[in-house]
Amino acid sequence: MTIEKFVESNDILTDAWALVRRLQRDGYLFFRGLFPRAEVLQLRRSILEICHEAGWLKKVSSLMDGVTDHAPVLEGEPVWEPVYEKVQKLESFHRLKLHPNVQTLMERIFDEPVVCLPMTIARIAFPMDNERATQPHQDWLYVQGSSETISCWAPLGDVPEEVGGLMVLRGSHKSGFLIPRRAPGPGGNTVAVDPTLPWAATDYRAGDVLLFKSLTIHGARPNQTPDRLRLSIDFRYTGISHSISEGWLKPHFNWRGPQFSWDNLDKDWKDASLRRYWERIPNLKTCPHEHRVYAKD
Ligand SMILES: O=C(O)CCC(=O)C(=O)O
Repeated sequence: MTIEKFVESNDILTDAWALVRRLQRDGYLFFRGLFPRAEVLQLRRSILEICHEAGWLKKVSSLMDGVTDHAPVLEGEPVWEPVYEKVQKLESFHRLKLHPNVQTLMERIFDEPVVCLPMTIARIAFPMDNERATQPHQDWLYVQGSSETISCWAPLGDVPEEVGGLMVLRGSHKSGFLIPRRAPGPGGNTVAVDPTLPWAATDYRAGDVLLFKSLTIHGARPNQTPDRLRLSIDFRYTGISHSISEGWLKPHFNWRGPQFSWDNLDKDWKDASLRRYWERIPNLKTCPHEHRVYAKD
């Protein structure tokens, strides 16, 4: 499979019309260094400290390298759950997605105030076979609400090709919503990929941000290293005039129990403005979350 390099959009960062046109043309926008690198690396450090406590890191290695000699742990497995609870409790994890650099960019694209969906996801991808990496899918199946919602993916650290960052199928959003089928890997669904469309990706650096439409097909490249963890964060934005699914007002994995409730996760946060910020947004539009959009999802 050939993968083209992302078009970088830093040169049009302040040009709303160019941003919207390119997003509509390609289904994605990619920016180098949109987040301050030091802030991203600090969050990486915090998550790796949690991985270290869990015994997932190799003992004689430098923490920030994220070297593992542990058997792959998959999202949702019992041993993953207490680690993920600690990650979800990190105030810095929930702060990053609200950074003014991304917030301003989103307001420019939507041409109105925006809401960052409260549910925020961290990925800790172990080296493993292609089958268990995130398979090609469209986010709308999970995110629902407005189909104009924009997903963002940011590496927490440098993620060269072999560590397995996200790739997008350029132009795939124009096909509309595709019926999913069950698949292994995070999310558990995939869609048929149009072989005439090109995949695009890059060697990511800490601070980079990838944005894509809710209908853009994307998936993860496999982590082909012998021993490196791939850390990343994914989060979503929509314009204030658009609807958000009620399900996305809750924390990720809330369906597992009260350990993944805001009452448990945000109780020690120092910055009160981060806590339940969406409850203070006047006229927030929400819609019910359909738990089974398709029979097989
Ligand atoms: O990082 C990953 O492996 C999956 C992320 C993803 O698919 C998403 O952001 O929707």
